[in-house]
Amino acid sequence: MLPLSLQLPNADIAFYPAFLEQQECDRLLTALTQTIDWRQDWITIYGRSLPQPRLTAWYGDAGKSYTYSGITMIPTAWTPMLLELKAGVDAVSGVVFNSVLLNLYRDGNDSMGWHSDDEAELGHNPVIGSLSLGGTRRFMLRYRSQKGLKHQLELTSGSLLLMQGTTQQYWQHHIPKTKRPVAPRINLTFRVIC
Ligand SMILES: O=C(O)CCC(=O)C(=O)O
Ligand SMILES: [Mn+2]
Repeated sequence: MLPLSLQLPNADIAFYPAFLEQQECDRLLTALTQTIDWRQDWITIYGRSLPQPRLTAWYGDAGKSYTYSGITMIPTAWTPMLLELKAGVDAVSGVVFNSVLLNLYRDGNDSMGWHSDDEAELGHNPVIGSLSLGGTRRFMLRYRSQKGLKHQLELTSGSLLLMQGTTQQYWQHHIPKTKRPVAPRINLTFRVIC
């Protein structure tokens, strides 16, 4: 499977538009929506406590906890379905992932703010394998020290985005809200917690 390689400075990003077949995506979206232990976390912004604009879940090897935005997530044990997806993403990336953050964007009002996946427990130059299922959402990238330098791509159902090398050091990414009607979307970001 040959990826599209994004030509961006100080980044190593590969995009596989058709990593999974559509029929498989529909099956996975339904099953994951129903079986994943989705939670609503709260975040504090300017002293106000607000619900995170999406549902999340953290699965992985025992002991691989993850802390971001002041939230510590203790891993739920892998399910057969998540292990099957992990095997596919491991094979393409050449990485053995040990955890996955799942995000459920219920509609266009759900989103993720600008950030880099650069928490200490991800180690130096982390590899992130990001699989998308369901409604297409826009993925925006901007250069950290020159915010006018931007790139965007549409994360379609069944696509896999691999970010590695110095990508997280130099770039931020986000999923903006949209007023367009959009189907629910699940994103799985496979990670290695050191
Ligand atoms: O939903 C996406 O495609 C992005 C998710 C993401 O950036 C993250 O989980 O860190
Ligand atoms: Mn991220």
